[in-house]
Amino acid sequence: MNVLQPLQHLLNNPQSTGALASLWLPRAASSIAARVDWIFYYIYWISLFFLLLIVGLIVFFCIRYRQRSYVQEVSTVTHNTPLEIAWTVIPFILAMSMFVMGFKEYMNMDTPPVGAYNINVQAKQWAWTFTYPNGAVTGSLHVPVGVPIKVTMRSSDVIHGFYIAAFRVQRDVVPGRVNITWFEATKPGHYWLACTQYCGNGHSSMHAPVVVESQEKFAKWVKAAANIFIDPKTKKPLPLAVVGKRIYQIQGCVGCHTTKGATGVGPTWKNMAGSHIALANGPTQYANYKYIKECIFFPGKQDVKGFAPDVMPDSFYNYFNGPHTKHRRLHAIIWYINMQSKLRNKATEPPVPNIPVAAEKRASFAAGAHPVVTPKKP
Ligand code: HEC
Ligand SMILES: [Cu+2]
Repeated sequence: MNVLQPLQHLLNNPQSTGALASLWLPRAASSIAARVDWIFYYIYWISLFFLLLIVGLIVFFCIRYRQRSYVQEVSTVTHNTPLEIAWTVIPFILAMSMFVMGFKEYMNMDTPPVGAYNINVQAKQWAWTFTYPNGAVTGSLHVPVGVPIKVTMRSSDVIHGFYIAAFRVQRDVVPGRVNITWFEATKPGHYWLACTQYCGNGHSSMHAPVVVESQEKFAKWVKAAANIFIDPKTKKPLPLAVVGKRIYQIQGCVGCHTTKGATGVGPTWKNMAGSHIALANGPTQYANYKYIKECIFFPGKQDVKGFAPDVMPDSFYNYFNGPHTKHRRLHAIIWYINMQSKLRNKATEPPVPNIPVAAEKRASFAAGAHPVVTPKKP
């Protein structure tokens, strides 16, 4: 195998267009790339100039002033004011010019234009998840060409780095913080997003495809991606339990609940439905449909023995109970929970059969309107 293949691929990605890449930078495909490249090469050529000048002088002086004999006349020059001023002031001006240009561009990258299209980015060992304003959740980043995109980034575990070389955009994703950056893609094509902070074993596989497409194509794509009830490949409705598994992953239940029996941050879902749950306070609860539903809607109400209270987020109410969902998401996740349990029965199953459901047809939902519901405490 050609060891340089990944490098060649990065430089000459056949699917991207634009000016030929240089040795240092892949083809540029965003609105800021030209300015970033300019600053990069400004610093690069100045550094190269001084490297050659200094190394050249070192070599020259070594030869010119080498020790010729053991007895030598030595000049008594101690300093040279014009020379010292020159080598202080010129580098100072050059360094400040780098700082000013770099800082200006840094501030520009830090300030998304008003009305930019927001995409939420979740980084996790070792995958990227992208959430669009209409609720679509995907593992590849799609963006429309010519539209400023604001990325709002969060990490579930350690520091990751959000880096799209072709767009010249890089920002760390830090746990406990919300970091933002923005870019505007200028050329349709396929690019790569890579993690640029060493984040553990799977770091080298933590990359995601970036697809830049026309605004019409993107609008179609994001509408289809928001519909978790439809198989994106065959366009056919999926069985509810399969939809439930997608919800389990994209809503992050997977981060705290295992399905294999191991205890995580929360109780495992293996044989949970239909079992008797010991609560920290109060009588044992039978895990039927109603109990599971209550646990999802109002996680603060039950405190399962052995688990910290108030850990499970109470933000799922709106996702599962909004009027736009008609409880289909709730039915899907509870079907999925049922599928993990040998104890499941009529009392634990949702009141709808586990068969494919028709697409979510609500135009309001597809268009991105996501009505907010205030939870009613029972
Ligand atoms: C940040 C961690 C976390 C996430 C994310 C999370 N849960 Fe939980 N969950 C918990 C904890 C902790 C408990 C135990 C509740 C308690 O003691 O208050 C729990 C309890 C439950 C229970 C009751 C289980 C039992 O054995 O009694 C259900 C059902 C449940 N969660 C469903 C979900 C669903 C559905 C999602 C995703 C949409 C989810 N959880 C996401 C932490 C989490
Ligand atoms: Cu990473």
